Amino acid sequence: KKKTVVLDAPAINRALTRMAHEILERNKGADDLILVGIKTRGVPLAKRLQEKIKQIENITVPIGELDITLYRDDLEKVTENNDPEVKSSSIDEEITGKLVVLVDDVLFTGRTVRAAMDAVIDIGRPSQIQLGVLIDRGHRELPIRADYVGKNIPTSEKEVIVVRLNEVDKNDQVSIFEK
Ligand code: 3GP
Ligand code: 5GP
Ligand code: MG
Repeated sequence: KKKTVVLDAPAINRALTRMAHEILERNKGADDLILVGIKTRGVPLAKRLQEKIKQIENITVPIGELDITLYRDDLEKVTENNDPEVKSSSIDEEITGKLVVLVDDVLFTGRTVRAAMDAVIDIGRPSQIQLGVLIDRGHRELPIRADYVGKNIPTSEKEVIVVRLNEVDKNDQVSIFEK
């Protein structure tokens, strides 16, 4: 099993800084913004973006989180019949009329994001939903794309991306593994 590091800690930090600037540029500031992290690693990523937006704009954007169940027991299997399910959500803010930015670590088929959008729309009527991901590894099965991407990593079906974040894994690193 070969491993290649694609982002080290400084590279992850720079990518998130750029994404924070892109969010602010596209939306002309942080008004009406809510960041919603998809568990597990989307949550610390949303918090880091919140911190960067605070540093740039001096506004603390509210944060929410969604827990979407792992639907692939076998991570090596690309196709599954079951769609991801929303286990729980914690979004305290009123989201109607707000701009929701979903945040996840890896975008793959798009099915997790689809479930996340359903969950958000069940709670209220946001003016817009956007998507930010640290890694886009391709292989979409739905018409979904990310608005903010840390890094595009075109993968083969035999490769898997491993995202390690300080808050969860005690170090920051994105690597690509050959299965
Ligand atoms: P996350 O909860 O931080 O997103 O899905 C459980 C974990 O397994 C995920 O962490 C994810 O990083 C990791 N993982 C690695 N490869 C895959 C994959 O192909 N599919 C899914 N669903 N998770 C994967
Ligand atoms: P999708 O629903 O788009 O197929 O997959 C997205 C979710 O599955 C993300 O939350 C992500 O954590 C996880 N995932 C899918 N593929 C990978 C991968 O190669 N590496 C990691 N780390 N997570 C993945
Ligand atoms: Mg994830």
